[in-house]
Amino acid sequence: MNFSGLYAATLTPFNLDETINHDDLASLVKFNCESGLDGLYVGGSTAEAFLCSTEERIQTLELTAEAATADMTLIAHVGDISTKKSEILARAAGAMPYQAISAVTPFYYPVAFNELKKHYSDVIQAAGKPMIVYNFPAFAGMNLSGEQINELLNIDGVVALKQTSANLYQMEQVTRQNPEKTIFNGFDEILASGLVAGANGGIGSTYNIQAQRMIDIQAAIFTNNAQQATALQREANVLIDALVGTGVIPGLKYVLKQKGIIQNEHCRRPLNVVTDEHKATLNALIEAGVC
Ligand code: NAY
Repeated sequence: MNFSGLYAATLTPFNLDETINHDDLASLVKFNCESGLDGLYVGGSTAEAFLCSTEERIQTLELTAEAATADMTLIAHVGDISTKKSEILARAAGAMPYQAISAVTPFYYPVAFNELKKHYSDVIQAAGKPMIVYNFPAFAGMNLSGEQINELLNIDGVVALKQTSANLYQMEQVTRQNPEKTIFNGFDEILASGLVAGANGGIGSTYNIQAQRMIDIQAAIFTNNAQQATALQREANVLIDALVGTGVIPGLKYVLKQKGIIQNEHCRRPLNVVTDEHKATLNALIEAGVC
């Protein structure tokens, strides 16, 4: 199966008491399924996965798979700092209608590269589904070299990489050296540049509120219209700058609530709600039709 394309990294809506809001979750999944995107990346950092218990993460995977339409490609993020917990999540996702799994490199404890490779092999085996490895040096604290990324891509069962890094030289090298693999751009801020460097898709949080713009950026790059792609990426980044200012996850939930897609904008502590000042910034962008 070819996994290339554009995927929304899904959010987990919470009630004020921090329990998962099932209605909001279903509504957001439905909204994303109608957005023209190719699929959903479920249960990643945008879904506040590392603030949730393993049971809650499995429940989120279940609720999303139930609400999604059959035309969407579903990727379950099962990454954790513990192989054992990742395996539990992978086994659960393996039994659900997900086409692939994905896992961020384990963080906090230093992990040797041979341990990392064993981690990915064990998790792949637990799911029995293709794996998208996730390179995110800024948050995961593991700065993989191009050679190490190539080695990970050669593990049995690994079909793709989610490259959340601003290193576009590395993006070009990895895509050139692994033409048979799908390489996703992971920073929405550089979708156009990532695609020019050779990425064949993107996974992002802000796709939840600007799907059409991301689709248009990809179309502009694929039709050699660099000027149009730059203009669209600039529009996207006005919004992303504002979201980075508010906190991306609280900001996205606030916008989705203002647009009536979800009713509750709460996050898991310690993530906070958006301040009045930041609400005013986001309201102005909504009013101007930016999102
Ligand atoms: C995930 O795991 O949920 C993601 O893949 C989300 C991708 C996002 N990266 C992070 C670290 O949240 O969309 C990006 C990001 O929010 C965006 O580029 C703004 O910085």
